[in-house]
Amino acid sequence: MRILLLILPFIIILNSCSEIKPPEPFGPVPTESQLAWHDMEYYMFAHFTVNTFTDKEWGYGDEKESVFNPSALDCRQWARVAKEAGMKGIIITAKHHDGFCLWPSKFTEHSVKNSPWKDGKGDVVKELSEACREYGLKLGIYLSPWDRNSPVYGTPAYLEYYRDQLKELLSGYGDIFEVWFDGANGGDGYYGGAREMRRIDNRTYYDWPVTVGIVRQLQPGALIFSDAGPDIRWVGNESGMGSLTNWCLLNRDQMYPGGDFARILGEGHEDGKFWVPAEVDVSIRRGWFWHPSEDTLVRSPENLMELYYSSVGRNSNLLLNVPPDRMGQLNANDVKSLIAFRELREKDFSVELARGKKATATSVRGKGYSASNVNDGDPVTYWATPDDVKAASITIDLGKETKINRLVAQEYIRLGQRVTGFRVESLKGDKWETVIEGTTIGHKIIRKFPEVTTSKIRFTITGAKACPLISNIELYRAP
Ligand code: FUL
Repeated sequence: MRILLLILPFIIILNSCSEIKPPEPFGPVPTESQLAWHDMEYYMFAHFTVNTFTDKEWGYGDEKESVFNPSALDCRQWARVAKEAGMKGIIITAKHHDGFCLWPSKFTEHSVKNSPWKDGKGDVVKELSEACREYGLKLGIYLSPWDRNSPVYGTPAYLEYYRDQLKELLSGYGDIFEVWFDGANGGDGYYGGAREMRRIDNRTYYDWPVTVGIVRQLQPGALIFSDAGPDIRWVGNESGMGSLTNWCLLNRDQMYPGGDFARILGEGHEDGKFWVPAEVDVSIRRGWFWHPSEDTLVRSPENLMELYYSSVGRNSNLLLNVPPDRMGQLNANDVKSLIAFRELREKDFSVELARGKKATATSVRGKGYSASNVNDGDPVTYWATPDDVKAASITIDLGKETKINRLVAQEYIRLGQRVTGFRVESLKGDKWETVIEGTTIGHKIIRKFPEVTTSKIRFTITGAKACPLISNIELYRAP
């Protein structure tokens, strides 16, 4: 007993020495809301307004309210399809550039309340919010800053109007996960009958910080999208292409919505001061709104699959537009493609080949950070190296010759995005052969490569800004 008492302090000291210090966060890190958003990965955009009935993409703002008259609006159908397609939410164009409001705003006559639909008693945003709740989907809103109907557009009075509308949307429809601020502005419009060109200065006119403050106050959990964030950034194109090098970081203070920043928006800033990940917005058809002539021009499931690889597979979220038609429903061709696209994803990722296989690393931080954390199926555990080790390899022993052609990798982004380069090799005989090389990882990358048959895969971090933290590696053989 006396001996034990004597050595106890040493045991305690020894123990505390062997306690492994967790890695510190490096650079900007995502908020809890951003982390939840990263996990959503794929959700629906629904472009719907007077344009649906006038066959236009950009309404001029002089459309009569009477043109808006869906014959069988069914937001539950949108939600059911979104759910079956594997989407996690729906963002609706509550007001597009034409200024027509899908909800009965108190602040304008240019809305559903003066349309024949439901005798002016309808509210599309309300119906959609209820449908989303029923199907366990999140709701987002698009409120176009450019308003070609408003007589006061271009003056300070418009900002008050815009913010009043935003307040209605943020307080009347439950939780909103994303607020979408579009940077487009073509200048001319109806503007209450003036029918003229109105130029505004994108950098100053909208006075964004005040509007952002309103969102923060009314919906603290909502994320704000625009070309410049603050929370989510546009990817810089509308063709569905995420950038292979894709930092979730952005010096958003140097940018503004509607500016000319396409390349920067794709790649982000490697040394960016803020966490502003990219969202890929793209339409399942040529246009954003429903046009009868495009019913036969819906993207094929295979094409949607390509979009998936170039968006979710490149550390971006996929916001896929599926425009409701004049009935107020998603067209059967779009639905068919969406469901077949889900089936293709299920096929490509049906059997995971790395899970639980023996994983060893050239460097491990210590207990709790072992290589096997990358293929334990647990997103909370991760492989980490000591602070000063910024390049290291993991080898996954598949146990037998295995055919593979897909790789999924994820960083533990809660502590920042770190990896600047990686390489994947397969063992052929006694030689390692490079399968793919890449730059950034972030929340997730999914890479295709020509099928290899191998018993071992080596995943090397060739560079990182701080010790790499890898939470997940998956291997597949897509048919
Ligand atoms: C653009 C708009 O001009 C299009 O009409 C569409 O809403 C797209 C998502 O954003 O800037």
